[in-house]
Amino acid sequence: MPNLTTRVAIVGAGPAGLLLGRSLYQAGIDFVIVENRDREYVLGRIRAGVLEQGSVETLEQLGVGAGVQANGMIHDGIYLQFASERHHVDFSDLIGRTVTIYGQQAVVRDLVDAHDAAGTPVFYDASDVAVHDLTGTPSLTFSYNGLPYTVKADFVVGADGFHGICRQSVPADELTIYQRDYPFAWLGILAEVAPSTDELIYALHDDGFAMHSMRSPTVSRLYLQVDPADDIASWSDARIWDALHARLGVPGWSLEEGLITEKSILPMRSFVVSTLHYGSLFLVGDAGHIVPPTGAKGLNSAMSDVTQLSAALVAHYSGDDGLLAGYSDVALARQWKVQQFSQWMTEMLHKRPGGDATAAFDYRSQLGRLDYVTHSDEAMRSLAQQYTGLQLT
Ligand code: RFL
Ligand code: PHB
Repeated sequence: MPNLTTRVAIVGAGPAGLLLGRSLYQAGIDFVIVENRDREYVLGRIRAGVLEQGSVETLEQLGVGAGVQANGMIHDGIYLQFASERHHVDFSDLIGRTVTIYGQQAVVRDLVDAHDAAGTPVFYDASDVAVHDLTGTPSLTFSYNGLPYTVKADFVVGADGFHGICRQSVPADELTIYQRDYPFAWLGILAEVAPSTDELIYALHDDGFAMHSMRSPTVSRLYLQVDPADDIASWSDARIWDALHARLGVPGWSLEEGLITEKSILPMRSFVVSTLHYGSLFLVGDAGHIVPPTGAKGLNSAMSDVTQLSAALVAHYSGDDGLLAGYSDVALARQWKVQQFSQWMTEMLHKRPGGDATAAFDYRSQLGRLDYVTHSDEAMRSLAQQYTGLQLT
């Protein structure tokens, strides 16, 4: 039975796990990454698209910034649309910061390539992954190519996403979960067509939310608010385009259609655990917190956690445990600010279902909020600061 010893055992090869591995590699700290999906699945997953300036800098500092430098699309702002009018929020003018459109899929590919080139140990397609003895001498066990493996480590990092096993290995009485669900979901498509807009459009319409994003000069990414109980089979391509035309349309502008190459319905949830640290276990990214995607924060939060945890591990191996002891508190303080922003954006831009008086009131109040935000420099500056990324602490 193969037995390995390392310093940091990372569970999950999503963006958080791969990035932490890259950062530890650069710092000369031994690690292994264990992932229960195969490599093609990891490379094929289509998710987030917006990188904060700090996230781009992180990729550059870790020597994996060439892709985002060559193909990332720098955006100066976003459009907020309501009452059939489109308003530009210019982050660059307001606060001198920007965001970069570069798909999570591309970030993951760049990181996988970097791990391949360095020959670092990433075990894809592992099964029966389990963590043990988190308050003693931690270890990780799994099967790989039919063989049982044991990895002994100083630390285990749970980078295994919302459905992973690491958070679930913490005793229930050591962890409080804070969460809220929303009465809507996003239907997302990828389409082979040049974006019909220069910057992202977030629209509130009588029929609900819609959004126009992009992945490249020839690929568009679009979203529609749908009922969480909807079946994707009931959304034909024609129905999707009709809804997008209706919700995104403004006079004098038209949406170009193209071949839909991917479509799926994503649930929306806000979720935070009370601690990201238990014994030798640290949680990063979606393993510890989830946001609804309206603020474009999921991937960026994962990257921020990793930056911080990596610095803390480096300090630990230089004899200073202060950062490691403070990791959970500092990361969660930032995360709660990100949570309130994501909730604020979500509640401002989605139409609550139901035709009752409360829903009708809320909708008009949301229109009032959008009118205020798009006509107040102070409000737009606040949005710009949060969208482009709060600085650490
Ligand atoms: P990930 O990306 O979920 O990666 C976790 C990895 O762990 C693996 N894993 C395990 N490995 C070993 N053993 C186990 N027992 C394991 N269990 C799980 C998984 O296979 C996976 O490879 O988490 P990470 O790295 O923390 O990254 C977080 C981001 O992926 C996430 O925040 C965002 O993508 C959220 N999100 C979106 N955010 C946006 O800002 N905009 C979006 O458009 C957007 N779309 C999405 C999303 C999240 C989605 N999920 C999770 C439902 C679309 C989807 C479908
Ligand atoms: C995306 O491009 O997938 C995207 C962009 C902005 C969001 C969410 C998703 O808020």
